[in-house]
Amino acid sequence: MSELKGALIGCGFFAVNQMHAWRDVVGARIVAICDRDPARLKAVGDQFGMERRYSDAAELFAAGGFDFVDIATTVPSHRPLVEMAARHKVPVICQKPFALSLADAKAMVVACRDAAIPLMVHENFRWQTPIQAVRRLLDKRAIGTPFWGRFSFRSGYDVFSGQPYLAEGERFIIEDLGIHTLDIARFILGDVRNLTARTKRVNPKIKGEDVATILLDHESGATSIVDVSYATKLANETFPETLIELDGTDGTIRLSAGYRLEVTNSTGTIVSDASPQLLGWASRPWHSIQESVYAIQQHWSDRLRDGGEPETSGADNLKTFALVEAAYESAKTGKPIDVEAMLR
Ligand code: NAD
Ligand code: 89V
Repeated sequence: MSELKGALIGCGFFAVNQMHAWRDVVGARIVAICDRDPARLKAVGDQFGMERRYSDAAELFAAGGFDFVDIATTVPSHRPLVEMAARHKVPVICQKPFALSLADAKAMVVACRDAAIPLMVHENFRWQTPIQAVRRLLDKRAIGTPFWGRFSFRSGYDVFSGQPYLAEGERFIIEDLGIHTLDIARFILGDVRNLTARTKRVNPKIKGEDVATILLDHESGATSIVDVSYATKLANETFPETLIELDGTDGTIRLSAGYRLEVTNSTGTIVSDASPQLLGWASRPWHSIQESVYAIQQHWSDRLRDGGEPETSGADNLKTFALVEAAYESAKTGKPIDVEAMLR
């Protein structure tokens, strides 16, 4: 099969990482870009030498000449753009958060299923090197059956300078960052039956919550805690690391600051370095995220070529998105939420 051609919509802050990563992906490349902001269209078009530039997604689709579309816009445009891709029968990658609501996300999955096109959510955190290393240890049964976990992201990093819109929404940390942490919890301990959440806003300059603590009951019987904060001022800032603690029937795993991975079982304790690579175009501390962008895009190229289902397909991501909705509902009502019922 010849190289797949892609079009990217949304040339903002994060799309620059996606454009760099597409250059490294084997089997696919970007041939056209689109942004309604002329300054962003020019900046990214010039940086990556793109000739085909569009200010309107409808014009991009009408012109055609590509095998898939990568939607890198912010959430309000996700549903209309995914449905546009479905109408043109163009396979589609959509950035997280998938949608504004679970109802929208379900409708987007149905639109792509009815059009018989693949749909993947760009849920990249599970593709990070340290997270994959933890998954491999569990697959090797290094700690037996895990019965407890903690997935923790606590930081004082200023995300608002790069992404000012994050300060403006009624929802912040669960929708933007916790969504990744909840997806990691599912990736490591499996799907979730029910959940209880508490949230806080500590930073008075933003609208949404910047602290959340979520208790998850997994279908496997394991219990976990997802705790996320952008109001945590540490001596050693760990942005954007997700720290993991897992207790199993035969041992424990600890992924701690600096990508230190420790496994303890009956054979003793092994400590290894699970650091991500610093790709040529990447920069610290974002390199872990940047490497995972390359990994998920390579996965998409491979699945599109072999016809397999992408791991973070739209259908799969409904189960992560439901956790986000359930967490907000639980924080509002103070009650536990039946996640399985939301997905029926
Ligand atoms: P941004 O505002 O910097 O960029 C979005 C761009 O999309 C803007 O240039 C805007 O003009 C353009 N756009 C919006 N609607 C459009 C439309 N209908 N047609 C054409 N162009 C349109 O936002 P960002 O920070 O780059 O975030 C984009 C997405 O990436 C968000 O959903 C965000 O959550 C996600 N993100 C993911 C990660 C990650 O690690 N997975 C990190 C940062 C951001
Ligand atoms: O992944 C994200 O969506 C980013 C960040 C890691 C900064 O929260 O917004």
